[in-house]
Amino acid sequence: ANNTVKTAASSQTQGHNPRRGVGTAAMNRAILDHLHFTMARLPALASRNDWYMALSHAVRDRMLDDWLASLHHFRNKELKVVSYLSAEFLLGPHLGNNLINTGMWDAARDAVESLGLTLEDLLRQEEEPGLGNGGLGRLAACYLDSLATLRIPSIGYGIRYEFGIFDQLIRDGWQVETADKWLKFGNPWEICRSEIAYEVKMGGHTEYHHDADGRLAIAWLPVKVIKGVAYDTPIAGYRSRITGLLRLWKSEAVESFNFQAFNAGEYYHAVDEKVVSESITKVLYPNDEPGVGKLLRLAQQYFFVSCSLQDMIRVHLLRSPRLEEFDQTFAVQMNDTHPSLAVAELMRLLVDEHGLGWDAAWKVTRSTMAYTNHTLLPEALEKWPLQLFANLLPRHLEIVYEINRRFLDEVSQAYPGDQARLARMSLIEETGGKFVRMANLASVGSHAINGVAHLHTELLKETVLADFYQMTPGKFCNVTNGVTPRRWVLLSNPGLARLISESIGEEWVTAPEKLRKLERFASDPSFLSAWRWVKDANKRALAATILERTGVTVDPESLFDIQVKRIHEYKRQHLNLLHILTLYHRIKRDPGAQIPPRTFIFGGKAAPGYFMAKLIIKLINSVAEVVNTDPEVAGRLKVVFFPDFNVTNGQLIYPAADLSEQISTSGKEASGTGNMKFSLNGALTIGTLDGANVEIREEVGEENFFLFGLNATEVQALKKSGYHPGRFYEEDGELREAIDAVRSGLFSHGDAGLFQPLVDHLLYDDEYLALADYRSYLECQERVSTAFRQRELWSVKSVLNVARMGKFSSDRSIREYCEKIWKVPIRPPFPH
Ligand code: Z15
Repeated sequence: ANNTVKTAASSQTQGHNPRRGVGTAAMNRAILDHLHFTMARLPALASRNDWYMALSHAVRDRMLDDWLASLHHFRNKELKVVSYLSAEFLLGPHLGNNLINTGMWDAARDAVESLGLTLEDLLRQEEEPGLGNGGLGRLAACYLDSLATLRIPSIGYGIRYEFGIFDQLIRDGWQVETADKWLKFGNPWEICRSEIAYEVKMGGHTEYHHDADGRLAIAWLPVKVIKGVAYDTPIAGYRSRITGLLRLWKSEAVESFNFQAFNAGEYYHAVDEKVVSESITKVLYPNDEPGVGKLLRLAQQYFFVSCSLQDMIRVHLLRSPRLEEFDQTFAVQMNDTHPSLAVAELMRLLVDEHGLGWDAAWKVTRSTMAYTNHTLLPEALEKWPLQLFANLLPRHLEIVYEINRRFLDEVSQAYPGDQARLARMSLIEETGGKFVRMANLASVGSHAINGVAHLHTELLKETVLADFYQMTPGKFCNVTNGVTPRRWVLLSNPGLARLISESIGEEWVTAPEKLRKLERFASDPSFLSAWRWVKDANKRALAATILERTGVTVDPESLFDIQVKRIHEYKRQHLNLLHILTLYHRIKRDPGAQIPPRTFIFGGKAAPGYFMAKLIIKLINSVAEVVNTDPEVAGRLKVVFFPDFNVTNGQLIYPAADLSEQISTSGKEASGTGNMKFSLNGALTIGTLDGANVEIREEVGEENFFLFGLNATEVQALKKSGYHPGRFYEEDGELREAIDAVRSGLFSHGDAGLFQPLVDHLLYDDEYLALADYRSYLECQERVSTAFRQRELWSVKSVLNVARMGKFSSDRSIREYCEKIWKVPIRPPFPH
């Protein structure tokens, strides 16, 4: 593993130190150098991408000193390294964020302008790495930012998908998916480490024999071996001089050419092998919640987990030969169950490959691993068909059986005779088809299990993981999610950031509790008008982009009412639509109705195989078509579906919101993080008592939050007593009118059948209680409208939202993980 070449320079660990000035002139020079040496272009012939690449390389160069110094920490025995295992990292564009975090923004801007370009143009050139679906992947990205900012040695491990989350086009109101070719023009931020590569076995069978000393030895004879190569991306902390590491694995054929097979006729077969090997990391599965049991997906999970653990063991062995102490080198966090094979793989590596006994291996595995759960939806809990698991991972199945055998022994000792409990807690589901239950594997193999918001953790303990909670309550804890104020305020809302910093100083960026100092400005009229000016400017910018991308003109003076997130029935975009339809009918009934102008903005992708979600997108666009062009509406209502919602678009959208829609059925949204981004940018929330909404409301004050709907207990009770959505339909005239309009074909050019599946779903099932919450939602929206008429008061509430959102910085979340789970010391903030 250590193939360092000894040279006269080997004693130098500080690195070669060429002059890398960060002033404007030095940046100007560096950009031109990269245009010449890296891009091989003459300035006169350079494309915008050439300039973007040249600038990005110049920025990356300037991150390297800190990075190399940071990587050195991995060898320091005194420092535990946090290893964040995640199948998704939804990073968003790097350039702007790196300029902010390193403090090079101004110099880069000036240098670019001295070359006759604008920074804004070059920022727009970057294809964002969309290596995630939604909240879970974006959370991982926020956590990397905080880990680096808090100077915690850390590695994010994941998959270098060649195609990330699909690009969404809207054609005739329908979602159309196209391939995300994010690597098309090159990726200046990653460094391929060809020498950091591991072999990953798959398939085949196991054999047992006694070795020379008479010990039982196990051999896994795979049918296939794939190589994983490390691609490293530096993650700049905010002015911390620490640069974190994101290490993503790309799959390759072990030999790019199988020479044994290279004879006549076998030639194509040899190349085939390569295609299969490389297909492992080809594409991200585009489902945000429930997964389908596809072999390739399991192969992806195993592939990245195995590469990552082999890499960690290599790093550990640089520190100490004793693998019993692995838990002192690494704290491993599993982001949901996607990496939960890590439990079995670490056992396999320790026992089969490094000769530890089972008990020693199990002890260190458990004390290393921790598991974050992100969902209560029972259908979203991952389980793999046993046969599929056995075919790909025969040795791991044996290990899972052995873990299970020992674990169920403990369970039956703790609960003698409780067969039902045993069946529920088993790592193997046996009721109708056999499955491996990944949440059970992750729970048994971890020393800590956490939910992502207070309510979520409580419900986790009562429902999906109740048996585990009862047996080992001490393992459970809550860490409420957070978002990074660097990307989500400083970078995306520079106007607001400037106003805040001018008023209370800059400390809030790393100490967001300081935002409280804004409270006293909430009574200062000139501050309030500056506050509104910023919001209005953001709304105008969004309005311009909406016009450009959708052709719809929206009024920046109107209330911007925004719901952006994955499209899912539990998130209830259709409840939002029912409100719009009702307002529409009120205007039609009474064209003079006093309804303050609103712009309803939706955005979000639907999983390609999720029919109902795609139909909801079609309905949004269909309603938009009718409402936006109805002369009687006279522009008072506008409905927009903003295509291709992603991090880049989010950075434009969150800062422009007046109202944030967080309207999931209570008990269904584990946390939500969009809710935090909106509120941190001065939007008020209309929401249910779900996920982190509960805590946001607690923080900002109930008078600054629009609450509606059933709470989780009431939802459970209503379901238990028998829920009949038809009754709500019968008894509420306006609700009936809204649903009947959809049913009549009014929004589908007379085609009454188009939305029938959606209407039927609502009337006869309505799993997520949209009809039950409709009236409460409508009444709450009236309160919103009334409040928005009093602009001054609205602004006060907006300021107070921002002032009290400090808790939701991902820095706070990461500090809690350090204390409660990783046992990593928190270092004082870096002196500026
Ligand atoms: C995902 O984005 C989330 C949960 C999942 O189980 C999967 Cl597979 C993907 C989301 C939650 O829905 C959301 O409430 C939460 O804020 C986010 O994870 C981060 O914890």
